[in-house]
Amino acid sequence: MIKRIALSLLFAASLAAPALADVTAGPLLISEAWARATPPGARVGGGYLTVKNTGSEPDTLVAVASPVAEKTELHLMKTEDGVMTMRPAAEGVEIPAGGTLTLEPGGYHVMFIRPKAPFVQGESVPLTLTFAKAGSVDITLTVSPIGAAGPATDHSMHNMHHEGAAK
Ligand SMILES: [Cu+2]
Repeated sequence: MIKRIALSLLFAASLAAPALADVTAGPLLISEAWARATPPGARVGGGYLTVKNTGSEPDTLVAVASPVAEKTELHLMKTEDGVMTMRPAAEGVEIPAGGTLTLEPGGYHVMFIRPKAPFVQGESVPLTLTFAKAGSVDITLTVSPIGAAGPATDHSMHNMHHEGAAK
């Protein structure tokens, strides 16, 4: 049992490491890229990440694209009068010079509309980000459990998914 857990952790670590590695696009540093696992038949899925602008000029995240859903959009979620609403951020989102843009549950997020298959915990989702100045960059979102509030840095969370493979 202990051996199996150790193997599972090894598998989880080797799969999670490349996805959680930082990606750069010019002066932009992209990290903490994750998506939430979706139940079967879900109409939408959410993607989240952090962009740090280490440069001296602002840039704008203007578009998101992915082959895993019929449509992929940049959204802003807000609570107005106690009601959660979200709308497409059609003009994009600026990242000030030296600033950080965080896409997270309850705020800006990537919305995968009508995913072609459920997002499964431990797997990854490809995403292309397009910035006004830095251009396009391909990244990978690691799928965290349904209801997760952040990326699954706790590798024990991956055990269930990889147990079969480690036997
Ligand atoms: Cu949305």
